[in-house]
Amino acid sequence: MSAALLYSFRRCPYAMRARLALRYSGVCVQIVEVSLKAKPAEMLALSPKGTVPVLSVDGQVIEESLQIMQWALAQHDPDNWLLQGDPQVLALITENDQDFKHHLNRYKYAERYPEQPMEHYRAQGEVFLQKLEGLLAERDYLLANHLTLADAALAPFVRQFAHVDRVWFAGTSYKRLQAWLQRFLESPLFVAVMAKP
Ligand SMILES: N[C@@H](CCC(=O)N[C@@H](CS)C(=O)NCC(=O)O)C(=O)O
Repeated sequence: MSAALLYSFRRCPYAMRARLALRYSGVCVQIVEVSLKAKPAEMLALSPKGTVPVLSVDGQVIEESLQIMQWALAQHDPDNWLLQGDPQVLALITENDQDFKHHLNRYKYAERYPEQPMEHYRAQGEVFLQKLEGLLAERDYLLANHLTLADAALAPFVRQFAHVDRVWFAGTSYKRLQAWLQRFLESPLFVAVMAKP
């Protein structure tokens, strides 16, 4: 395999999850931190749609974060993040990337959506938090007793939701979710992928 290059933005949740999977898999990848306001011409030449993350490896360009994660796990998945292709993994990620992300954007940037108060968007996002809290009633991680693709793909978005109003999140009844997020934020894997370039 030739050297892999990941165009990334440190605080982007999609880029975070790509970095998580790449680091976990042990693939040697050079990370290029980009400015979203001045994307490098080399990145746009590879991926004109202009979103991060973009992975360039062996002449192949992968420009969707979930596909980058799946590519990384196909190289090496020592702790069974793929859960043998359990369909619940992709179902949960789809719900995150579609509905939850939609509500998260409106909650985070409520001033741009004045049709409804912020609390309305937050309550819509909470439906997903409640679902995750329910999953965690049975185990320490969303779908198994260890971190999986689902945890790594969702956690950066739950983190964003929690950080819109940390006091509010800490005061909710989602105690298992709070513990899950805290464990994730303190994990050596997350700390490593968030190190400042
Ligand atoms: N579906 C894409 C979404 C990636 C995405 O939207 N990334 C944002 C940053 S968090 C981006 O690059 N936006 C383009 C911009 O802000 O110019 C993926 O999963 O990789």
